[in-house]
Amino acid sequence: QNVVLSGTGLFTPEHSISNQELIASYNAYADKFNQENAAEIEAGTIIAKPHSSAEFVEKASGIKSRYIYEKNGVLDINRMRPIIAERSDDQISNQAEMAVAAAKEAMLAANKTAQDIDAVIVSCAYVQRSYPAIAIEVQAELGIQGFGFDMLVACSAATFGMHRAYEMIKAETARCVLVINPELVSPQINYTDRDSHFIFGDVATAVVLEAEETVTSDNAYNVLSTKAFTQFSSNIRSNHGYLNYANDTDPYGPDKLFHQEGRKVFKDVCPLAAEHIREHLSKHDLGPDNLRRWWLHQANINMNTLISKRLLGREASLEEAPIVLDRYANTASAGSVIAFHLYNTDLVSGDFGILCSFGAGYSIGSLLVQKR
Ligand code: CO8
Repeated sequence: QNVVLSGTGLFTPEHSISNQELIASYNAYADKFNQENAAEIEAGTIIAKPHSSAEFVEKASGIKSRYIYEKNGVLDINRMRPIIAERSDDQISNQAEMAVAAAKEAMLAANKTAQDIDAVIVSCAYVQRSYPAIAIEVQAELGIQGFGFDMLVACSAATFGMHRAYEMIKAETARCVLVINPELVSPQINYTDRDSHFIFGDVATAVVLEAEETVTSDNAYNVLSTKAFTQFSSNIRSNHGYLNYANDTDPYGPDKLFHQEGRKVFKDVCPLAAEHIREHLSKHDLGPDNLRRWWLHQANINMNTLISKRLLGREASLEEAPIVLDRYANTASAGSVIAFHLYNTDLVSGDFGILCSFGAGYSIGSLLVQKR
């Protein structure tokens, strides 16, 4: 049973925050913090907060701006986190709402109605509640029969979700699967931390994968194979979780939010990702030069440059390895899917491309695809 990626969708929040806005707010926060803690800073018991800089952020990451689900509260130096009102049990959840918007676009692109879909996978870095699954809520909203479940694989949630869909179609447990990535990450960002306040943005992506014989979309890709790799590391970590209630620790402490050893991550993950891609291609007797496009994870522009350099012996052009993180920032697992969604229609029949995610876990996931 051949598996085909036949449609994608993207939900982009209406609000955005530029580096300039974000950094002005952080610097005002840092000044206030330093003023309020002047005596302790003087005594050496508290470390002063240094200023952030837009030049550093753009050079170190490639990020210029990010979309945000709810801007209200983020830039308020007395709050430093979004204000998102709690919804009642009979209202649609925030993540389901984002997911439905992206899913509708993907279904339209794949020429699918709710009746055609057998399963819904919601796969992302966080889910806003433990149960019932966001995927089952999405299923109900869209009127889809069959089954749905949630998956968490941090940065590789989207690719690993597509892997599960691929296997389900291969095993004929489903003929058509919707994989959705509602990455509502802004509530997990420590906007008071200079090293990470600029990294992330909110978005939702969706992909339709289906058995070859049902495909009607004229812009579709055969999925030739998938490859996954994980290796435990605490260099990117969030300790937020259901045990917080029983731990008697600060449930909002900085370790409960996203934190990382950025340099170590960079050094560990780039060679792992490059080797992963090389091995995946070699299974098909292909090399990096055979790829028309690389839809890479969007965490840091310098990581993508280094990975393509290791493989090609030169930097990939923006046409070969498109970058979306200048506008979208790091959107957890959705980055490579955004890149695919925005930059795939120009490929011609027979062209090869790779989707590849890499990050927290560590986790690396790839799909080798060929334009039909
Ligand atoms: N402004 C000015 N200066 C700064 C800033 C800032 N904002 N931040 C750091 N600096 C300074 C540092 O203090 C340091 O100064 P010194 O040399 O005097 O100590 C200097 O700049 C260099 O600092 P770093 O070593 O930290 O800077 P790098 O050049 O390594 O760049 C990066 C930092 C951009 C974070 C880089 O290390 C990086 O991107 N690494 C890879 C990170 C990565 O891929 N992370 C994966 C993220 S996880 C993921 O993708 C999904 C997780 C789940 C989602 C979570 C959502 C919330």
